[in-house]
Amino acid sequence: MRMVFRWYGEGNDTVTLKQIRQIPGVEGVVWALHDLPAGEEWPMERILSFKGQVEKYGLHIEVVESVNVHEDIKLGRPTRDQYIENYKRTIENLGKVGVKVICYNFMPVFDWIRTDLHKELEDGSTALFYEKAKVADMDPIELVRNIADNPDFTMPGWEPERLQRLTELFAAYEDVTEEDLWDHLQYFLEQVIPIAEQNGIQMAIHPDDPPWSIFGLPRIMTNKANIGRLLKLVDNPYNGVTLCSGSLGVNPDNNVAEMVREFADRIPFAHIRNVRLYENGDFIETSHRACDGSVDICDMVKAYHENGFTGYARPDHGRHIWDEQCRPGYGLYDRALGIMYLWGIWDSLERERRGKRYAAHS
Ligand code: CS2
Ligand code: MN
Repeated sequence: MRMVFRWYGEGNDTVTLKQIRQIPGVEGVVWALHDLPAGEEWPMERILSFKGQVEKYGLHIEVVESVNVHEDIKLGRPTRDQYIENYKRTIENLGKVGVKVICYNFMPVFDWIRTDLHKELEDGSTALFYEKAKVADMDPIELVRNIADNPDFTMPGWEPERLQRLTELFAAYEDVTEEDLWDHLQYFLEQVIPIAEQNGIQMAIHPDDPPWSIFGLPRIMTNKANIGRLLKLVDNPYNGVTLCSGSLGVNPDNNVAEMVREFADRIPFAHIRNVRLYENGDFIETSHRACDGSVDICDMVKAYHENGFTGYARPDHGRHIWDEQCRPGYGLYDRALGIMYLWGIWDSLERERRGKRYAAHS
């Protein structure tokens, strides 16, 4: 398991590279050029300048999250070809600087959705919360307006410049079924995976968060069967998954440890976090500790360990603790605690494995 930490870049993150390098076992940052709109080629000079900045701290840039997929590709519009070409050029540029994994998602319009970014937990910390009924009842345009009025409440995919296009986007998706979305994903992967392979980069799709349809939009990266289908769309080791336990884990039918056991050789990147589910379908993000939430983090890490996992892992979101002012879900403290919990499990499993091996030799 190679531990990495998401970093949004200088001036765009409250966490510093100096802090990141002091978290035990963290070897690299998970990054992106966040100011570039989806669909543009990432310029080489920007990539090189980011690399130089990070490497000064002894960290690497082998994992990118995300190279976002232009909406025209997801919609299957004729204009998609030019955006796919740009995507391929970006892969080549990233290959040149030693990037090994590109995480991306294929969610129409929005990335992750929550209804409250600062919901208080029993201990006074706050975390990202999803109220099912609120999303079900709400007109997305209305929800987005509320969010746009609140500068603290910007979710990925909800940035002001995109909001203006929202009505138009919803109309465009009206006739797009899940099967259409599968076709569009296949079209994209058939072109992109060979380029990724040539450049030694594994593409790793992120599951939908939450893993069900919202606001009537199709969502397909939702469960084990669909991940299996994705892997077969282009059956190549460079077509992989970012297995996100927090995204998949909010559906009680999803057993993430089981998915690790099934798809281990196609998971170049693990997102690890816990969530607590309520009977009414609401959920809140919690500490990584297994007993604090509904996902069996211990069993899941065991599943990675059993399979000799050598891919990258990062703590996904964390709570906001100790009065930290940070990007929702992306503070330093709780994610660092999460890492230490993961290492605790991992190191004891390693010791047990080695101990057994030594015993066998004696
Ligand atoms: C991430 C996702 O912040 C997060 O929750 O896990 O937003 C993720 O970065 C994207 O979906 C990947 O494309
Ligand atoms: Mn994730």
